[in-house]
Amino acid sequence: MLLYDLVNARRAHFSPNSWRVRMALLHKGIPFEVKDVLFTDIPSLGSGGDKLTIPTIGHEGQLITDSWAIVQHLDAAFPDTQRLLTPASAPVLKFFQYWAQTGLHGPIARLVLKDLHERLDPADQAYFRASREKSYKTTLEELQAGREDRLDAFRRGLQPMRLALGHHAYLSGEQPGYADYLAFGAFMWARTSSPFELLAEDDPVHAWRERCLDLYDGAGRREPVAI
Ligand SMILES: N[C@@H](CCC(=O)N[C@@H](CS)C(=O)NCC(=O)O)C(=O)O
Repeated sequence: MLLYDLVNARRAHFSPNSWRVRMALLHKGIPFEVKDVLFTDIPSLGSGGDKLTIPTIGHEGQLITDSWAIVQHLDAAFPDTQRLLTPASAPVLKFFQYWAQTGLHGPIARLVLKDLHERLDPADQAYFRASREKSYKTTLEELQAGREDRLDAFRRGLQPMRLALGHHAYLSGEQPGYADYLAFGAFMWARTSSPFELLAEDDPVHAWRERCLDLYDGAGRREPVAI
């Protein structure tokens, strides 16, 4: 099992979508190796057929791309491990994945993307700036400017997580599950890319993030943080 994962200049794994899969592999106890890649390496991965994104896994001679497809594959290929998606939970988790994309990734990008760019391997910086400025239709500097004024709104947007965490230690209940990994990936993205603190220390979401950082021998906590 090989996980192709993005690294920055400090060799920190920062891809939010990869963190979902990394936590899924750890949750299932599936041994894996990591192949570090840069954005500019991605086009040369695979045989040039389907366009790959990160995360991609290599398993039994097959390359599988897209975090959702990878987790589906892991559940099917390792039936003796704890399932992450069941027929009953998958639609709700898919909804939560869309919420993580819009409610977490969207605002976090506007809080940390310029910092992320500064911490990339120099070989990736020009590509990253050009592609993100094209998609956001503004400069990275403009995108992140005034972030202090947007922090309260971001924190208010976490209220559904906060309320859910009032009932259980994790979003998935008393044990962590894929909902936690979907959200945790976004926080790992920020943590490895920017020193800007997203959460107040007395926020239950902060306590949840701390619990997630400690999972699986502190896999998240061991990753180099942005300085
Ligand atoms: N839906 C995909 C999204 C994957 C994705 O967009 N990955 C980013 C890195 S986090 C990527 O590979 N980007 C390539 C690029 O920007 O050139 C998933 O969840 O795996």
